[in-house]
Amino acid sequence: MLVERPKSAENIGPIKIYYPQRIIKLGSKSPTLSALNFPKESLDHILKDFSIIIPIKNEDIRLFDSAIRSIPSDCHIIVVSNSNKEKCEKEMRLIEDFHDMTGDPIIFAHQRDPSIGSALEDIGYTSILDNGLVRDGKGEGLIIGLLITKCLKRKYVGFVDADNYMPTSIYEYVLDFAIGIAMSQTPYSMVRLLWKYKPKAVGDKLHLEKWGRVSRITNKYLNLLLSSLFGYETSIIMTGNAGEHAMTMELAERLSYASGYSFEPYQLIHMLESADDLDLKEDVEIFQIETLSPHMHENKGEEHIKDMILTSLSTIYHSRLSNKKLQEKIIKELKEKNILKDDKPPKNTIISPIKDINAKGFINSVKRESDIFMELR
Ligand SMILES: Nc1nc2c(ncn2[C@@H]2O[C@H](COP(=O)(O)OP(=O)(O)O)[C@@H](O)[C@H]2O)c(=O)[nH]1
Ligand SMILES: [Mg+2]
Repeated sequence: MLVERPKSAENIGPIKIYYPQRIIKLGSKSPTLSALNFPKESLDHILKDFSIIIPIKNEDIRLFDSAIRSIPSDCHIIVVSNSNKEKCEKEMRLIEDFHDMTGDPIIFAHQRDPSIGSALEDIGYTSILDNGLVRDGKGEGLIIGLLITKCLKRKYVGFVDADNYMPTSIYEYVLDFAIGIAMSQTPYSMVRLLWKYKPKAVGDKLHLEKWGRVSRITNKYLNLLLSSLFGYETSIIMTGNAGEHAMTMELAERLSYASGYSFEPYQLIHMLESADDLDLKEDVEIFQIETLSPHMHENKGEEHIKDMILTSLSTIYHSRLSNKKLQEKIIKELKEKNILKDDKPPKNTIISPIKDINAKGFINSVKRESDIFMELR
């Protein structure tokens, strides 16, 4: 694969954020003046250390089926569901068939499984719980996936959504994750994907849009925040809501997380705010990679978009790096879009790092108690 060489980056304390780099070509022979070359074989040793987490809540089972089949075989797949009983049963059957057909290792967990809730309660990891169960929310599901990855002792973790209408593009996404890891010079790296296009139906045509309605706004305010810190204008952040992203576990274990859909924007805010408290021995590198494949996923409707904008901007509004002028702009934006009910956005719930958790003990306890948890090797 050919990927544009890193052009430039911004340094904020120990955090280095690179400007986006395009995937130039999937198959390739040699590097060029403008591009680095990563043949698939050169990425295989990284893929062997990857777990890929797929969060799923009541998605079309056919899309999910194709999604799990599009993940490179070396990766360990972890599905974390929050689906209703009927869909959950379908997902479990499909995973068994997938394992029978491919032999690929796969784990299935349901985030509302009472055995998961009680195992977390027992070890005192309660910031993710509500009444003894893991809360609803995508971020909460991803953290269960992180705990499973920690138990598997995989070095890298990647996240891909289940509602992808072009599921084979997931194969590219995972290779893009591996390229980011291969470029990295530090144990603490993150790779966030940026779409070449997000096709939208306009009348009877597909329109190749570049930005989603939420990411356009989240990126704008993240860049305003950075601009105020730097004292010059920047538009470096193009992946504020990147659901498809990856990290080294060395980094992932140290981070605190925000619940629900604020998981991704909060990662950036949290690293900028708290880099000095993360016990880092080297700098953090954040790569933004523009995929070659377009991205097309389920349309979840107006309320979903509004909720995502609110929770994303809330992470910026409540950041201690924010200032009054920026907060006023956020309020104005939310009011204009009819999203704000109170006088300010509600604070996101923050979930503690998983670094000191005995993940093996946690999973063993879930395996003993649960009749839903599945580990197929
Ligand atoms: N485990 C889990 N997955 C969720 C939850 N909410 C959404 N998801 C999944 O997370 C992925 C992204 O969610 P989606 O609603 O498509 O949001 P968007 O793509 O960011 O607009 C999809 O695969 C969803 O099925 C949840 O509460 N728990
Ligand atoms: Mg989606």
